[in-house]
Amino acid sequence: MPFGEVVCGSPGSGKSTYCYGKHQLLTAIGRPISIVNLDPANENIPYPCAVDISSLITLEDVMKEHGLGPNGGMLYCMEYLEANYDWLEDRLKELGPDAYVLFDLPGQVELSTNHDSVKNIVEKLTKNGFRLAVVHLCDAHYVTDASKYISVLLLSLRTMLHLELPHINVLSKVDLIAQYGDLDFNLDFYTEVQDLSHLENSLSSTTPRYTALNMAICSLVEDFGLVGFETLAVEDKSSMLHLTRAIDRATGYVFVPPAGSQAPPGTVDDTSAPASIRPNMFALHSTAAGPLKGPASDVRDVQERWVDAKEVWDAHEKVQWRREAELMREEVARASKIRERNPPGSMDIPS
Ligand SMILES: Nc1nc2c(ncn2[C@@H]2O[C@H](COP(=O)(O)OP(=O)(O)O)[C@@H](O)[C@H]2O)c(=O)[nH]1
Ligand SMILES: [Mg+2]
Repeated sequence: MPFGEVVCGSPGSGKSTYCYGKHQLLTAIGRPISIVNLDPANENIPYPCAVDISSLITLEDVMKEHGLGPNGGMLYCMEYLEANYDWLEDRLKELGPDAYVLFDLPGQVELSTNHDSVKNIVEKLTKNGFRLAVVHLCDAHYVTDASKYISVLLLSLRTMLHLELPHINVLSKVDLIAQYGDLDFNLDFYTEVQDLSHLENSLSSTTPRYTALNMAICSLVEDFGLVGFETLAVEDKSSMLHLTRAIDRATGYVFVPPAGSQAPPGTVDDTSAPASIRPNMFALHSTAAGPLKGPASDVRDVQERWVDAKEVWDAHEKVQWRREAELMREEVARASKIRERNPPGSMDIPS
């Protein structure tokens, strides 16, 4: 059964960068990944693209042919993709039954809040057996302003209600958050979305006329308890791994490690049967049922890394990288010395 992520969020929230980062991470740990670019305006695609909407339709052609602007053109492209769903289905079938697919969506917010095409495409994918989660990226700098934070809460809630899939909201680019000044509260206040009444003070100073309405919105969001956030700094391995665990848990994805890897004996079925019918009790219990453990899994660690002690951690990481580079250089020098001493052929046993 194919699994995947529908990656959405406003323009510039980091969708394509995230897809690229995830491609690098999963490839490094031997997990399958294919990326489908569904953004016809994506010009410089950083990642290797398994399927690209621009081989079906391009925004430029649509704008020229139908005299549309970029926004209207984008909606047309999505409606065209919906009408030609068979094209997408055929390309996805070529990726095989064990594919893990990232769908990189365009940034137009209405596509994931009130326009029907993406919703209908997602529904068809689900009917075809895809197990999907929405990964909704929101630029973390919005939490530095109370009223912008409320907009992000509403946008996230609206996207959850519209797309009706398991849903992970993410505060992206959290590594830049310290640049936007001091936060009124610790990061966990913004990620856990509890006790929003504390926003009243800052709301009454920035938008005094609408404080009561803003507070009513806050209590609505809080009462339903649907919205929460993970955090992401795409270049930080622990951050990416933590988000990956959270998404796996939402979709129910269980990574079956390749045969010979370090799992307790008898827990991995390494026959050649497809992964979807090979149970892997070790991975199932450690990922799906267990608590989310590991570096960056506690938002207080994220706060320390990127807000409270960013400079100290940056300096520490630099030292670590330098040390790793030195070790690598030493290893390369050692290997080349061994080769010099034993040139190819010198160790051959004469027949
Ligand atoms: N510092 C930092 N920059 C990021 C991160 N993610 C994305 N960016 C930058 O944000 C900009 C927009 O990213 P992009 O992936 O094109 O956004 P998209 O429009 O949502 O696809 C690019 O300049 C990225 O390099 C992150 O985690 N940290
Ligand atoms: Mg993009």
